[in-house]
Amino acid sequence: MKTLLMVKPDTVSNGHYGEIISMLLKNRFDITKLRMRGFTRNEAEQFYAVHKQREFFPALVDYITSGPVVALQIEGDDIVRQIRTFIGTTNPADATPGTIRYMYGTSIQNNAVHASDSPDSSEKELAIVFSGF
Ligand code: 3AN
Repeated sequence: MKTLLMVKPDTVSNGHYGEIISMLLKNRFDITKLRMRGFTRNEAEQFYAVHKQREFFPALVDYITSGPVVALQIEGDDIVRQIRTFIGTTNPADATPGTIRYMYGTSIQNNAVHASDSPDSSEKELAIVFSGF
């Protein structure tokens, strides 16, 4: 099974993506693809299509297109759930100490990383992020 973990633009520009990749390696996660790239608005709208009707959608698209992201494909048994546990809750204020969002997230929007929430969304998201790679 595969999943996408993606470091968001502000956490790429402040350099914390290196520590996040180190944490993944120390925890023996199997990284099988790695790419730094920007999103076009069209790609961002596709990527976050499930949130299209939410009031925060335009801000979310602005945010995710504000600079390059670092995308990692990670493989393993039950990997979607394992990575979701590893990153912590959507709102960093509620995240368990030691999780990525607890350490590097600063708000519910600027929560350091994205991770796919199901095998279906991981397939769709990996196809968008690694297209042409
Ligand atoms: P997760 O990233 O934990 O799967 P989702 O899918 O509910 O959470 O949200 C996707 C992204 O939308 C979040 N990572 C965050 O950046 C943004 N977001 C979610 N809820 C809010 C909110 N209430 N206000 C602003 N941004 C939000």
